[in-house]
Amino acid sequence: MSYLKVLVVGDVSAGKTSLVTRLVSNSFQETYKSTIGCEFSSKLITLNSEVKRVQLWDLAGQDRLGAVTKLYCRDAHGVIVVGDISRAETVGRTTKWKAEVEEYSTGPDGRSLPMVLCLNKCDLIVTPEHATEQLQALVQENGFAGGFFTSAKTGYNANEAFACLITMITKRNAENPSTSQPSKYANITLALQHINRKSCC
Ligand code: G3D
Ligand code: MG
Repeated sequence: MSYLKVLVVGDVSAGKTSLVTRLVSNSFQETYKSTIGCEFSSKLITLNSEVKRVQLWDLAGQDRLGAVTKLYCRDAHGVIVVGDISRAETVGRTTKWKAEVEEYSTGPDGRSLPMVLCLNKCDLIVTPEHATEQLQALVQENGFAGGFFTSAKTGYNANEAFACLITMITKRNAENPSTSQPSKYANITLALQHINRKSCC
């Protein structure tokens, strides 16, 4: 079975671990211990009748990636960049996280990895119109594959953001014949399974 490796980056407390938990087990826990180093979880997806394992690497970082966590970027296929919409500074820093991952990773075709932007905790505020414009501007000006207001708490848009990323990864792989990825992405089944949760240094 082939697998895809997806990194999850963003400021501390933006909701990275919560989003991963939402994606792999469709649940939300009010109290999380902080992530040390990195953790990864797996979920299975069915893509054009082929089962793939997606590893979600939840990279902890205060201001930037640690020396060891940088190594995890190398063979990644895509990235979820998370900001906390209720804390503007974390939204601003999403571009810094994108740039930092780009420094340590490139796709198999030498291009930068597909990344989606999640402005998380949208359950906490009524999304003002200017926030939508800001999201669109961030996406367009920084070359994100897509941008979403998400809530790990309610589940809002979590699967949509994930499907957007997987779609983009698959499309990219189809453009690059050296990979063995399937060329169509229509049937992403998000019926997924929490396989494991492991901690790394
Ligand atoms: P991190 O992994 O990016 O550091 P966590 O962030 O997933 O640990 O989440 C940090 C805090 O934000 C947690 O609260 C968590 O419950 C909360 N949180 C995460 N996602 C959401 C969301 O979508 N909506 C709301 N309202 N809260 C969210 P605590 O209180 O444990 O610090
Ligand atoms: Mg965490």
